This record gives sequence, structure tokens and C-alpha cells, in this order.
Amino acid sequence: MQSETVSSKSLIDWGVASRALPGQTVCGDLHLVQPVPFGVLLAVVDGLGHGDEATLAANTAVATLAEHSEETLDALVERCHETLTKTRGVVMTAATLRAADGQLTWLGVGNVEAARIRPGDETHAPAERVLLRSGIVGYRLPELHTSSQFVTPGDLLVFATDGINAGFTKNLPTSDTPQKIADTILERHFKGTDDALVLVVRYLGASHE
Ligand SMILES: [Mn+2]
Repeated sequence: MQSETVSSKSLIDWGVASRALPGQTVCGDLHLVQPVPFGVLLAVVDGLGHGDEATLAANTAVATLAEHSEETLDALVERCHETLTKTRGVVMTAATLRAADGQLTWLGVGNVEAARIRPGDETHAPAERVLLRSGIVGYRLPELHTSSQFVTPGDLLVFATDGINAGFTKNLPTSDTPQKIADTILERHFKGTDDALVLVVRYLGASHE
């Protein structure tokens, strides 16, 4: 018999791949994977435009999320909206994964795609996609409504900014590591006209060792 400590370390496995717009040295797309007492906070942020100003906006958003990571997603997005008013703003999708029962809650403002994929699903169609409401954090917020669902061990969450072509969930090598899956998506679907970032998270299950 052993006591089980739930930590975000055993909750997920993840990997990220990103690339700047050709000719730029910095990428304005950033991610956050932050352990919180109840599980983990995940976010992908796309600073508007590219270059230093986009990176500044994205950095500000990620720092705000990290600083207040225990708050609800709506509260976090509102905080980002306040801290980003003097920047170009960002689009973002943020999610929390609760260790106790695998509840996923997510929220998207603008066009950072997020999909839940069940490995072995031959249709390769995402089981769920985050509902994206148009808006810009720091400039114009839509009404914020989170949605929740329960994930199953082995499920993948894939976040992608708009520097990645639509259709990135097709034919994924789902048995690869999250890092390899992220690299594969970037390789196959990088548009080349914008910064791009892919975050891949595999839910391992609350009691995973
Ligand atoms: Mn973009």
C-alpha cells in the first residue's frame, strides 16, 4: 500500500514547439504550464503582430497568469486585460486541469485553437474543441464563458496559434511523446507567414505514478 500524492508532475506530460516568423529573431507566441494546488494551469498566448512589441504583450500576459495562477480562468483573463491595455494585446486560450478528477476547463479569446484528441480514434477528429470568442485581451474582451469536461487518461490536448495551418489534428502520431507530436505538427503545418507555437499535453491520470 502506498499513499498517493497528486502533483501536476505526474498529472501530465507535455512538450512545446515554436518558431518565429522568418526574418524575426523573437517569437511573440508563448506558453505557460504552471502547477497549481488543484492541478495545472495551461495557456498559449499570441501577441498581436510580431517582433518585440508582440513579445512584450505576450510576456506580460504570461507573467500575469503565472502571478495569479490560482484564480479562476475568467478572473485571469480579466487581469490580463487590465495589464495589457498599454500593449498591442494578445489572443489566448487558457485551461485548467484538475488533479482530483480530470476536469478540464478552458476559455479562448481570439484564435488560439485548442483541441482534445483521443488516441486511437480512427476518425482523427478532435473529441472537443475550445469555443473561441472573438476579441483581443487588452483591447476588447468578449463575454467570458468557460466550458468544462472530463478528460480520460491518455487524452491529448493540443493548443496551436494561427501561425499553424488548420487541420493540424489530422493523422497525429498519437503514440509519440508530446514533444515529438508538437515538433511534428510544427514541421507539417507551419504557415511561414506568422509566428507559430504548438503546445501538446498528455493527461496521464490523477493516480499515475
Ligand atoms: Mn499569430
